[in-house]
Amino acid sequence: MTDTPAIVPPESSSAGPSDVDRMRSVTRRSFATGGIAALAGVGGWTWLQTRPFADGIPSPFRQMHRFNEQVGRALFSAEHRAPEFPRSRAGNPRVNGRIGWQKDFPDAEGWRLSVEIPGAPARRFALSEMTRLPRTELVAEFKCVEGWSQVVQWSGWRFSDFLTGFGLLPPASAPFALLATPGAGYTAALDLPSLLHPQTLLCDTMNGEPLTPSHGAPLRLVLPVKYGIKNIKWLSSIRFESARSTDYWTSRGYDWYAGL
Ligand SMILES: Nc1nc2c(c(=O)[nH]1)N[C@H]1C(S)=C(S)[C@@H](COP(=O)(O)O)O[C@H]1N2
Ligand SMILES: [Mo]
Repeated sequence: MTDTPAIVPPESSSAGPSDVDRMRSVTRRSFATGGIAALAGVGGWTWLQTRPFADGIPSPFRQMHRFNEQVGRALFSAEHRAPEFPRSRAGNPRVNGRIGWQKDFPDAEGWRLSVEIPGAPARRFALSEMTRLPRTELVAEFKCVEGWSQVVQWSGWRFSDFLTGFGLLPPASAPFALLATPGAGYTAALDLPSLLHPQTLLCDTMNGEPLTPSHGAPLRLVLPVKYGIKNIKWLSSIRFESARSTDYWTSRGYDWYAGL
């Protein structure tokens, strides 16, 4: 993705597929550049697209700024769902990538997921605390940049439920996150709309069985709107930040967005 600034006129209210596509590219570009303001109706929602890094928020929307930025973007990206499949189509993906794995990993009981938000004390969650969130499952195609894919059934918790359920929505000034294994041997950088996407899950099972260590136990990220490289195994920390970080694969020349 190139980081050229975009100048796009405000859209009127009707949102056909082309408007949706256009807004999607505006969303991507404005995340990359600091962007522009546009007003759009998407699927009946009137949503103010403000500049993520600007202070000058129109006053009627000031109160709703977080809501519009985060929930609005998530609802918007929800229109771009990855296809889902019947459970019968699911099979086992190959084990692909052990980067960041360490033989002295804590067990599931000792595992902690830490969350850092600028300006707030870091928080740590035990996996047992996740059971307070509603479980959900997903059968979707898992795609590796190497060219193979596999339909897999995953279950766990929606990432958006994790953030909202534990009061972890970052401020609008921190719309990116860097996710890491213990010791950060492997990292995946993501934008907040992708994390809030309804098909983005924190998973502890695969095809109805507890996740195995080689597939990322005790906890991995699954997001079928991105290639496998962003589906980080052995997830132990999430750090929200104001600008996008490089991650394991982008520092080796892969596309930051890695979207499907
Ligand atoms: N920690 C970690 N996560 C990772 C990787 C890795 O090497 N280390 N490889 C990625 C890649 S390239 C793919 S395709 C998938 C593979 O997941 P699987 O082994 O469960 O099939 O994990 C992703 N997540
Ligand atoms: Mo991959």
